[in-house]
Amino acid sequence: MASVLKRTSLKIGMIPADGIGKEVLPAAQRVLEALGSAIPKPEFIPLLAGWGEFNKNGKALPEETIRVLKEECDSAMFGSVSSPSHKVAGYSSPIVALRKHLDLYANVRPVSSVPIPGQQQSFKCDMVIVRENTECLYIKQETISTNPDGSKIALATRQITSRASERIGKMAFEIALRRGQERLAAPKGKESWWKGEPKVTIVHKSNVLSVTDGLFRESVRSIKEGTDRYAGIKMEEQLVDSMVYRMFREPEIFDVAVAPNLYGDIISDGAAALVGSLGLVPSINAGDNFVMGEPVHGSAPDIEGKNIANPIASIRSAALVLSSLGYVEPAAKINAAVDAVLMEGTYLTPDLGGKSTTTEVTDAVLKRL
Ligand code: GGG
Repeated sequence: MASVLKRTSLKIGMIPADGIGKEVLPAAQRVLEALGSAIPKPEFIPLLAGWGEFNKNGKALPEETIRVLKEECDSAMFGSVSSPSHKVAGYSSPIVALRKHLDLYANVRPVSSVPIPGQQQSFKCDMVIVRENTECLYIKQETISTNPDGSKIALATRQITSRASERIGKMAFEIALRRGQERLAAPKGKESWWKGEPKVTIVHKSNVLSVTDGLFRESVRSIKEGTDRYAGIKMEEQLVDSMVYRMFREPEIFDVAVAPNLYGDIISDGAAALVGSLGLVPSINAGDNFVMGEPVHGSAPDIEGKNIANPIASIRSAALVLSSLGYVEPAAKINAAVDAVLMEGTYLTPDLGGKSTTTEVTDAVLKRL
């Protein structure tokens, strides 16, 4: 978010939506509640959305949910959604719609490796993927028609605008600037292994999509070129395919990566594989006036209701919300407790090779807060 002025109240809209969202959001709530006087007493407002809600009441995103978020909440947490893979009349993804309604134009996804006993990690990864959140193919303008020979043709419009690309570029450079300052200010013993200058990598495919990705690339570049503010930040580019390859070969070379919506979605799931599990990767959907935390993972129907979903992505997403609202120290406290649990390796959910439940991992984090 643009402003990091501390809010004096914390009214958090809680939208678990579908599947394991209903299990991991309560875990994040327990952690926020345990912070005590470090933050204003949070008020949690339960809100409806999702595929389940659509099947029950015919609306994936009820107007009341949008109203309460806009009029009563300072921030929100979203769990996960089980959108079907085929077209369903009247259904539209509630998370995509929420990002639009609240103008949450950036999806910020930090991906960092923590040494976990029993996990093979021969590299270091500490990067932030900044995904444009409002356009690209996600404007969902699709048509299908039939050719004279009876075969079908489906078309999708991909929208890239200079406005959306510039503001996501600005967000990426601001994040790189802040990360650089935080690294310089890190106390002795807690120094980052990243020794270079802050860096923003622009991810695109403008050698093929020279008009749309070309505009994205030019617009992000113009942000650095238009001011001295980012003079200390290196800017480089990667074609999206090469980005995937290099991320898997040498993830330690990336600091902040900025990408159009679809590439950003794909590379962040790939990056999650590097750090052990999608269940570890948090995100925030951020606009200039509102922030919504959201674990990067989906609704995982195969493990729904078993109390074995990894709550860490959700807990770290709550920490990201707090630090966006100006509560940087309580957020750091949450992340330190999570790191301690992971490094100890006693309480791990099955996605990390452990046998612990969602509740046990949450309890372990609470103990170390
Ligand atoms: N928390 C991320 C999540 O729920 N992912 C699933 C997802 O986004 N599905 C597609 C959609 O409904 O938009």
